[in-house]
Amino acid sequence: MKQTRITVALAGNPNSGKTTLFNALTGARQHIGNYPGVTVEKKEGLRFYNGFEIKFVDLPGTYSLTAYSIEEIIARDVLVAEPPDLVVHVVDSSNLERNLYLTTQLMEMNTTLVLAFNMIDVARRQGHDMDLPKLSELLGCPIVPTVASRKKGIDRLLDTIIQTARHKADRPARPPLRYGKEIEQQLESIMRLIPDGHPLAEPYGRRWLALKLLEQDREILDRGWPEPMIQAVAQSVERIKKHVGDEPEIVIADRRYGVISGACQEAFRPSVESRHTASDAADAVLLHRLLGLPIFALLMYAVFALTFRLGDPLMGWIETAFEGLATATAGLWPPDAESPVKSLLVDGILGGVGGVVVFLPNILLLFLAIAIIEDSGYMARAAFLMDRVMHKIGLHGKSFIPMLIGFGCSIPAMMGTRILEDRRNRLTTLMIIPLMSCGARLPIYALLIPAFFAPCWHGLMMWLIYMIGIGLAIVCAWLLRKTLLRGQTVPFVMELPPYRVPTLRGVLLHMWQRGGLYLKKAGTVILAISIVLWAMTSYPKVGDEALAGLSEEQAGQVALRHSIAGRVGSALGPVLRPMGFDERIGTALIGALAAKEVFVAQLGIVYSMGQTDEESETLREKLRQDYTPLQGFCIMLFALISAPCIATVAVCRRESGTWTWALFQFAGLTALAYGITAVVYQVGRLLL
Ligand code: BGO
Repeated sequence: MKQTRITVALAGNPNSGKTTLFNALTGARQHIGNYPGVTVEKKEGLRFYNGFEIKFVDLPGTYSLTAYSIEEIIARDVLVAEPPDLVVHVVDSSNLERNLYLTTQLMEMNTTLVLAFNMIDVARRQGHDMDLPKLSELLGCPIVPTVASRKKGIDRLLDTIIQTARHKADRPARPPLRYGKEIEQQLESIMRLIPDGHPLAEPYGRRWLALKLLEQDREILDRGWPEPMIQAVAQSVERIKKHVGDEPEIVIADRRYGVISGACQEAFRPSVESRHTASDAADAVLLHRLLGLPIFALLMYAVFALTFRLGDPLMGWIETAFEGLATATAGLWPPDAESPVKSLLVDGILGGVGGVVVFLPNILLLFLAIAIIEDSGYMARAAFLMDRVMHKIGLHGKSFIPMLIGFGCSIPAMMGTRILEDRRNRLTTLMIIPLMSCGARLPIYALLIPAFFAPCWHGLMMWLIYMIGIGLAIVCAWLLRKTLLRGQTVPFVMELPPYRVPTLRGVLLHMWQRGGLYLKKAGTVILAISIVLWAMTSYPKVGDEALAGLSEEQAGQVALRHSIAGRVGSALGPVLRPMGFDERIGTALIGALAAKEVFVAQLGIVYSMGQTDEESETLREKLRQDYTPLQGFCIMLFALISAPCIATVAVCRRESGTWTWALFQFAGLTALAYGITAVVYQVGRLLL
């Protein structure tokens, strides 16, 4: 019977135009979901063409098919578990050699391939001269030129897909890529050791399995091989290292590039000008060995300064709006009325949620700046610049991007770790992000530093706190990479995309998507926590007779001590004492657990100040009377290091995929904060 259904997987590097081509091929017939258990998008679409029903599965965009990223593992698992009839590899023809790397890996998996040479318009404009029939012959698969953004070449691609799928069985077997004598010998010996009928040999093929074992592919190595096999692979790896002087992985990658380079030598002539494009000129300055990092530091400073300078007036408006809303809500009751509903609405919900929504302008501005940096192509350069520094602590250059976002807020920063390909790298970055002092801790420093230190020390103290956070993050990352998350540092295989002028629509969309998530995730969690905190500080109530004759301030203190929060604070007192904290600080810290900025508000409640503004001199005066500068410093230290807010724990759980890491982070940071603060306090007491 004639086959009328064809399944096609679309593979390609990020930025190759794969999404645009997928849309051009499938139009509105698309289904978007997630790959099971991960946050990677799964897109499928249907196209009816010349009596054929063609199902397109859009694989995640990847540069290769190693096991460095979840996207790469998914892409190759799909190719193995649900083998498509053929794979269309979308190639950015203006960046041929880099893109063809993935082609070599698709060949290794023995897939039936069609190459869509997309962006052929750009390649031609740049003056590249390509002999496509020759290249097609050399690579052993059909090549169709396309301009996905203008829907050019789509019908020819569909015709080629149908032709190739129909004649798949007649296709002569493609000779495997050869990796040189040394590697081939070791491949042979590993292949011989793979037992007949091994469950992996069937779907993957022996040669591919042996290749991955030799490349030390973690995902394949961890599949429960018998010990002698692991030892044999280790010996082969050592032999190659001894003979060739490099890791097999590097030798194999070199060979793949060798194949590409050989094919390109014969069928591709890049234009002379292309070696000196505007992008290169910009890179000569922005990636300069000496100037690169200072330019980057200056740019980041400008982003932070602008974010806060432009954001502050907007914050003021939101604050005023919430105050107005609170006054209007309170006005629904007679002025002296004691109503739990009024208190819940005004102090609990509007106070709590308002405290978080107020940061929205800063967050949106920061995201706007990040979207512009990302869409223009500079973000990849920043990662490239930082790679050398980050490698020293076992991290990837790209880890620096989420860490940077962490100074604004840990939630988007944690979501930003999705750009990291290696899971160990991603988890390490996820774990240390809370040590980047986020914006929510600022009110605590802004309250305490002027309370305990002379004006000439203010800047230095702030700097010291931020530096302690960064220093601890570096130490923790290094330790994690040496212990729980041990593994090779991933080589930098990221392409530097061409610079582009970002579109207004694109950056606004990026900003809004991330800002909306912040509002939705943090907002809902904070709303719930605000209500709980309000209840904890308001109940159980004290009888009127117990408050008779007391001033308003004294009555507030008694009511608070009687409340759940007050009691928990008192119970925590002895535990907190080694750090120099008393039960009042303990009570305020319960709030900080929900969201760091709540600490200031809680401290205000503890002192019954009626107002909780960090500018409040009266509150600072009270603090100065009750605590020493050492205690003030210890509170900041604890706030800096201790477990992130509850919303961050939830996001960490989602991004790491398990509660184990979220709870490890929570417990680990709390313990670290406790240990360091207690040592600093005790040593400080002896010295001062
Ligand atoms: C922007 N030719 C040309 N010239 N451009 C193409 C072609 C083509 O054949 N195909 C796609 N593009 P994605 P991935 C953009 O987003 O499909 C363009 O990652 C911009 N963005 O329109 O997203 C396409 O799915 C700012 O362009 O790639 C898109 O593989 C200014 O290539 C880009 C101008 O396509 C990537 C364009 C901020």
